[in-house]
Amino acid sequence: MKNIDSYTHTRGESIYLDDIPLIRGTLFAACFDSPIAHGKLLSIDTSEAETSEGVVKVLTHKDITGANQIGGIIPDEPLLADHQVHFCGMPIALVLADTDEAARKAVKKIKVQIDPLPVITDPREAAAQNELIIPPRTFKIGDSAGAFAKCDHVFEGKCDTNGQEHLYIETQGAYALPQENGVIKIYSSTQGPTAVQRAVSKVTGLPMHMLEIDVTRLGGGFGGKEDQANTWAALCALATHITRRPVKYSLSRMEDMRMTGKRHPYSSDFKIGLNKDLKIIAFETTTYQNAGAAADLSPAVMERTLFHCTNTYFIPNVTATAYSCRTHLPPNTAFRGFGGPQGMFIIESAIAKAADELGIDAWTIQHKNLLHSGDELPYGQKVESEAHECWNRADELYNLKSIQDKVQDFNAANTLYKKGLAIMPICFGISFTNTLMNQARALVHVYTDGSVVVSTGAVEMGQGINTKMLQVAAHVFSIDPSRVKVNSTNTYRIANTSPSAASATADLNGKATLNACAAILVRLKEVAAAELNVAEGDITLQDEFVYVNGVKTDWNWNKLVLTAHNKRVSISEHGHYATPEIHFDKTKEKGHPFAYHVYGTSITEVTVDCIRGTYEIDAVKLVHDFGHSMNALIDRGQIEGGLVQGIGWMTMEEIVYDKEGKLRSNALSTYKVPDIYAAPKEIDIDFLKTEKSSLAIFRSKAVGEPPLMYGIGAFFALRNAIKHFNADVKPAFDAPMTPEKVLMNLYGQLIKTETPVMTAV
Ligand code: LUZ
Ligand code: MOS
Repeated sequence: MKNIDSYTHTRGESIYLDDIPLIRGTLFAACFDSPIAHGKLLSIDTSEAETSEGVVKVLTHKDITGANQIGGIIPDEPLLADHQVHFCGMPIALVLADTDEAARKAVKKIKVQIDPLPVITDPREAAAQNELIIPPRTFKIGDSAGAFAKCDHVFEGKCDTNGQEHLYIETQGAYALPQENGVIKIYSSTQGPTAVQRAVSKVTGLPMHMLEIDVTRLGGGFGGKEDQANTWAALCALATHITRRPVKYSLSRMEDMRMTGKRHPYSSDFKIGLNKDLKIIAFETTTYQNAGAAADLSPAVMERTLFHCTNTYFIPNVTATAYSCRTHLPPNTAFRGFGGPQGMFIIESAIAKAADELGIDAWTIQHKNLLHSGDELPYGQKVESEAHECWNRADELYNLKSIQDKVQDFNAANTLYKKGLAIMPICFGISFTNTLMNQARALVHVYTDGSVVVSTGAVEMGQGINTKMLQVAAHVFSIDPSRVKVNSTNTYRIANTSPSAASATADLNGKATLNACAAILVRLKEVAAAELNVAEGDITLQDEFVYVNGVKTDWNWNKLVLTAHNKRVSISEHGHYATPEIHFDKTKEKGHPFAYHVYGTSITEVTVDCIRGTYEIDAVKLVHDFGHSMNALIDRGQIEGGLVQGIGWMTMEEIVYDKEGKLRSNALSTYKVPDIYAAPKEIDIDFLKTEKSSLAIFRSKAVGEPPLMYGIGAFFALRNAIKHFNADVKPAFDAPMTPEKVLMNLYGQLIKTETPVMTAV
């Protein structure tokens, strides 16, 4: 089945926030944000802005009617700066004007006095000064210190991953409309309508039932709108609450890049111990997360880093400690993978380091240590592994030896071009790590004409969730998909939603939809049984007809639902789903936090131009554990998109803050993202059908985040190509591997491994 949005997308008819027709009297908002990363805010002078043409009002923290607080996990983030600024781009004042242009023009007339304070941009420096968001956490299995003594080989090292700009095509924004009796309706480009509702409630002081949040679709989220859509919705709603006028704010690209947080950079130390058979016996890591100026989702992201720091390998002795470090950057936030990719980069770096030192290929070590079913991860969960199935299938299908030979032959025949190869096996845990968030609800109405409408807590952001929800309803009722419509996500229809995140949206909302449809189906069967004078157990619905013991009757779907209604039987249902079996005890750091894991193996081939340092990704061939894919087209799209986004993070996307905490890569002229030319020349995806996990919707495993981590293979493939050119060089584990870094590595000029910092000009 095609994505149900493809028709309106192709015709440019899909409605995004900025396409909503404006109501007369709409005010346009624009932020004045801090030009300084850290300092005492001594004064805000808005007088000139207030008299600027078209300006209706300028709001500061003094105008906030509720609490000046938008922190989700920890209340440490003011909406508008009051006595201090903590990062460049922190909102200080909000201009409301008759037009977008007037608002942005007036912003430039605001003046502030800020007494600068010392700026920290480096997480290790923050940790040294005890600037931590939460106390450090340690995951532990076995006795790593004791185990190292018994290892034949022990290696230590350091690795770094940089941040990543979400670069959703649709920037952040909100549109707030005053309704009767003080109610405010808010259109928001958010992954979390309930998160927006809570934040707006806190800031305005209005109870949640006075706030209706509605989301039709987003032009991309990638985690950037899990928590950070709240700011713009809260600002617009506050302005509507005060002025009783509609207020809209749709950020420009540069505003968005400057003011919002990104993927968390991490800097990590590692130590790995192997026995002579290349089994990894012990692993230790200490990792420093750059959280930025406020907690946002950083504690949860840090937790997922710990969950994934052994990737898909069984290691009996592990000690992993993580620090969430407060710096003066915009608060970093959720980004596809949610700290998992950063954790996986650490163990992959440790394995590559061991391979370097032992003079062998990393995949020899990788293969020997893949998880088996029943193996226990450092956090206590025993896995149902598909790691060997994926690896073996990849080898069988793509013939690893022949790819190795091809690379070797090419490298023997060429001096100025070198090829590199890497394998990236993945294992990603599915569920929100915060157990209570693993619940969802759906509202299903059948109308008397036989048409069906489904509302869930799921937000469509291009990932195809609405198509999957539609498929669930059509499947359970056994009706034509054209009979089902999926409604916008609205807090008056579905309450207390978890954000569309953690790859779990289709599972959670799909199962809630399934439960709602199944409950209606039971009642419809009761009606049919009574009408046909047979037992309920004899009734089935197939292709829009009632069957009795497998024999088709003349009762069709329309007749059945109309009869049910006429007999005063409800043909509506509100379904609830909560993931069974999951639990986690933070005091012990042990439990069973994930419904299941998703596995896969990718093979990445690259070619480096050894004069220029430029490179191409020749091919990524992968075997992915889909379970039973319920929509192969949509799932393929998720794999391709995730893969290329991961390659971007690992190779070309380079976020640069200067020492003063100012974003230097603040536009698409200075921040390079993959385009069609940067995409692999060949992407080969094998759909591995697996059976072990039954908690996925229709056994169709979560597919949103796992493929991003195949991109990590590009870093190690480039590193291997460099080593084929210059055997003396051991490139630092410092992602992204930009062409500049490739060039310097090729000629043995090792560059610093810290997050790149430029001096301000
Ligand atoms: N968001 C969240 C997530 O709040 N908790 C999670 O565990 C998570 N995982 C992945 C992506 N977003
Ligand atoms: Mo996400 S990182 O699943 O919002």
